[in-house]
Amino acid sequence: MTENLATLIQKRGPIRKVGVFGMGYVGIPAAALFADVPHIEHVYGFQRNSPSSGYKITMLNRGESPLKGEEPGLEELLGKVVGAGKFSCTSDFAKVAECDAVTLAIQTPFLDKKDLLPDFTPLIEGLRNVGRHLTPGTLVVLESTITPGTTAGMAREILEAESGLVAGKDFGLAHAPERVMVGRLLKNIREHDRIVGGIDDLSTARAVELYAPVLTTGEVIPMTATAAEVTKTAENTFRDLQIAAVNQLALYCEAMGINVYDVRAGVASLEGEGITRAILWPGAGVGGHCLTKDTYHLERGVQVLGGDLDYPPGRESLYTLARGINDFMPEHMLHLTESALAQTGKTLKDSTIALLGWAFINDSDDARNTPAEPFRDAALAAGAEVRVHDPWVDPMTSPDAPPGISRDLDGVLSGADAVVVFAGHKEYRGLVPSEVRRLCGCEQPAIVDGRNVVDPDAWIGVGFAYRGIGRGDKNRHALRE
Ligand code: SAJ
Repeated sequence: MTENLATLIQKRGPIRKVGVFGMGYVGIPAAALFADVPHIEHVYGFQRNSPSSGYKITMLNRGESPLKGEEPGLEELLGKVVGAGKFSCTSDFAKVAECDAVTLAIQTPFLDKKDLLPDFTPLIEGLRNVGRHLTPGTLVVLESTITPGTTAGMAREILEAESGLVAGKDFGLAHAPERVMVGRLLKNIREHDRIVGGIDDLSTARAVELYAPVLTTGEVIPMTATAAEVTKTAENTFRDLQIAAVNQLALYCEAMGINVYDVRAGVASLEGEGITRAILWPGAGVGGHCLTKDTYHLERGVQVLGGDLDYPPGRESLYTLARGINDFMPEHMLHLTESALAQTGKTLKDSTIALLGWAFINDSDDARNTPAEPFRDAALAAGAEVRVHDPWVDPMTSPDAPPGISRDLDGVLSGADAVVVFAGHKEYRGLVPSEVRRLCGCEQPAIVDGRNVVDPDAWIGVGFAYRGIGRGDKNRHALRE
C-alpha cells in the first residue's frame, strides 16, 4: 500500500457522490439506499440507453420503479430520493469522474456450463465505461457474482488499461457481493450482513465506509476480495446442494410410496440446540439468475486459482452433481405428466397442457432461467400443445416471457387434458378442483403439482389423476370413476 491511495482518499474525505452501474434487481434498490444516506449528496444510476432497457432512465427519473414484482418500500424510497434531488439516472458515463465510489451490479450469466465459460461481456463493458472516466482516489466495487479471482484479475486489468491508473495505488478496488432476493430487495440489503473484500486493506476499509451506513440490522464482514468471491459463490452453491438433497429425497419418497412432506417435517424437527437439519423444499426445479450458475463460478474459480487441488481425479464435484439433480426436476415433471395422462388413457401427443407459473419463484415477475422452459420445450417436442399462464410475468416488459403467455386463467384451463403447476403463486393456492374440472371439460383431467400447492384428496375426489413431487403416498391412487 503506498501513501498515494491513502493520501488521495484523505483529500477526498467522506464518500459524498456514488455511481451505480446496472439498473436492475440489484442496482436500483442499492442506488436508492445509498441516496437515502444523509451524508451522501448524490447518487447516479448509470444505465445504457439501449432499445431494450433505455425506458428505465425515464421511469427512474420520475421516481418510478421499472421492476414489476412486489417490492415493498421501493417505489416510496425512489419517490423520496428523486424528489429530494439525491438520485438521478443517466447514460452519461462521464459523470463517473464526479464519483467517490462506483459500484457495478451487472448480470454475469454463463455462456457454456460444460466448459465453465462465463459470459462477462456486459460486465467488461461496464468496467470499460468506469475505467474511461475513473479519477484518482475513487473506489470501484463489484457487486455482481463473479468467478473467484475476477476482482484482483480481470477487473483490475481492465480498469487499469482504460484509466492508466494503478489499482491499490491510485484507486481502490473491492468486491461486495449482493445477497438479494426478489420480493424483499430493500429488506435484504439493509438486514443481511454484508461481505466486503478489497484487493488491499485500504480498499476494504473504504468499502466498509460505503456500505456500513446502508445497513440497519446487518453488519459488514470484511475479508479479502477473493474470499468474498468464494463466500458468495459458495453460499448459493450450498443452497443449491440443499435443494438437490431434498429433491433426491422426494424422488426416493415417490418410489417408496410415502409423503416427502411428512419426512421433511420429521427431519426438520431436529432444528435448534445447535443441531440444524436445514432441510429445504422439493419442487419442479431451480431457476433464477443465481443458483443456476454460481456453482459454475465456484468450479471455475478453483480451476483458475486452485492449482494443487487434492481431489480424486475424474470424480465429479458434489456441487455439479447437485446441479444435475436440480436440472432433472423439470424432466421428472414431464414423466409425472406422462404417467397421469396415461392413467386417463392419453399420451402427451395431441394432449393440451395448461402450464401454471412461468416465473422461477412464487409471487414474482422474475422468469430468468425458469425451470418451466425445459418442461415446455420437451412437452412441445413430444407433440403436446402447451398453454402458459402467469399472473405476474408481463409479456410487455419481461424479456423472459414466452410467446403466447396469458393472464386469462379460465382461457388457459379451458379444454386442458393436464394442469401442471410450476410456480407456487398465491393465485394457484385457491384453485377449486370442481371448477377447474368444469373448465377442462373432460371426464378425467390430470393435475401435476410441482410446488405442493394443491390438496391431492380434493382433486382426486372430483376425478383428477393426481401426481405431486414427493407424494409417493398419493401418486398411485385409483381414478375415481
Ligand atoms: N427453490 C426450491 N426449494 C427451496 C428453495 C428454492 O426448489 O427450498 C427453488 C426456487 O423455486 C427457485 C430457485 O430454487 O426456482 C431459487 O430460489 P431462491 O429462493 O434461492 O431465490 P434466489 O435465487 O433469488 O436467491 C438466492 C439466495 N441465495 C441464498 O439464499 C444463499 C439469495 O440470498 C441471493 O441473494 C440470490 O440467490 C442471489 O442473488 O444470489
